[in-house]
This record gives sequence, structure tokens and C-alpha cells, in this order.
Amino acid sequence: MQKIEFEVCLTPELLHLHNLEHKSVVVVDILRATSCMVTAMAHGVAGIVPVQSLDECREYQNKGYICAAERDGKKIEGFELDNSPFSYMDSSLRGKTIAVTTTNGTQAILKSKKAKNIFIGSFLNLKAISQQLLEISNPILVVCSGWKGNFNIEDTLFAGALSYDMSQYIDLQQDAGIIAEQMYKLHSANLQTLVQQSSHCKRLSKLNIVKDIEYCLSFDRYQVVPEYKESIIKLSHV
Ligand code: 3SL
Repeated sequence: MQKIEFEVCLTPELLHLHNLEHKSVVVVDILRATSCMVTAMAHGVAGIVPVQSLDECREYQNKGYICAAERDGKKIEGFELDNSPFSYMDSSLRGKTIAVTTTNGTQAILKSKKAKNIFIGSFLNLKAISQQLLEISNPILVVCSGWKGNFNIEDTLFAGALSYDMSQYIDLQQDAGIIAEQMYKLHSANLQTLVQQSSHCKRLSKLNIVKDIEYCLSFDRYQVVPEYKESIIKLSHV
């Protein structure tokens, strides 16, 4: 069996170095955008429209959509939802389509538009994502959302966890992918200790958002594979 190429883009600022066209991209923003999206889809949200700006989000709101808007970890006044995964467990959101804008996660999704497939990854659905990637068998690129153009620990750990999970089937040649996997292997017994040192974890702790962190670091709660296609995220059916 031919092994699948597996690469990692450590920040969206480095995306121009990758040719996305024939690739399956997995966009990840562990804290917290993609963890929220996975939670939302697992709790029956029908669709999520990621948008770049607060103005665009307002336009969706004016059209009657429920909207979520976050900047620097904080909910923007005037929008219905914040960026906590627990907010998406609400049964009143079942069957609804939500428009979302966040500091990094939604931007990384929009920047990955040229890819063949775009999946939304998190620890919460890691196994489901890995199975989907194997089934499709396109070359894989994990796009880490990072923080305002910078590398971050938590998204890199996810990239490493995914490559480790798929190690039998992938060809891991690229330095970013190798270092992500090594970092994950070193810290897999206690991801939280490392993530607690991360800049975003400190930022969220100052905002008193500690329970989200533990939840976002938990593995395989859901079997869902959200896919971004034609400007909307929906559950993928291969
Ligand atoms: O940057 C993002 O996309 C957000 O996930 C950041 S936060 O977790 O809401 O602070």
C-alpha cells in the first residue's frame, strides 16, 4: 500500500508555501474555534458559515442567522453566541445554521479554500478525522490556526497526535510534521501540563475560561467529521 503524504503548516502565514489543490486539509484551532464547531455539529447544528469580519457577521445576523463573534477570546457585544464549546450544546441550536467569526480559526478555514477537501479537526473528533483521511487517501495538510500569525502549542500538539494516530499509513518527511509528532509523543501522557504554559491558555485563564481548556483537550468524544464546502461547514458524508 502506498503511504499518504502528511505535512503540517504551523501557522496560516506559511500557507503560501503549500500547494493545496490536490490535498485534504484539516484546519485546527484547539482553543477554541474548531473545538466549538465540532461540538456544535455533534449537538445537531445543521451548518456553520465561517466569515472573516464582524461586519459580514452582522450582515448574516440581519438576514436572521444566529451569530457567534469572538475577538481576543471575548464575545463581541450584540451577537448571540460566544466561543465556548459549552454554548453549542444548547438544544435550541439544533437544525439551525450559525454564522461565526473568530480571531484565528475562521480565518484559517477561509485561507484554506483552495484545498480539495477541508475538514474541521480537534481532539474531540481526532479518530473520526483520521478514518476519513484514510478513506479519501489524498495527501494531507494540517493547517494550524495559531494566534495572529504565530505558531502555537495546542494546534501543533493536535497535528502531532493525528500523525501519530495515522503513523502506519503516512509518509512523514517534512520537518514541521516530524517536530509536531515528536512534541506530541513527549507530552501525550499529560497534554494539559504543556498546554497550560501556552500563551493562549494564559489569555483564557485571565478571562476565567478554564473549563473550556480541559474539555478541548479531551479525545474522541464525537464521531463527526465537519467539512467546509461551498462556503458552509456541514457533516461530511463520504
Ligand atoms: O482565535 C480563535 O479562532 C478563537 O478560537 C480564539 S478563543 O479561543 O475564542 O479565544
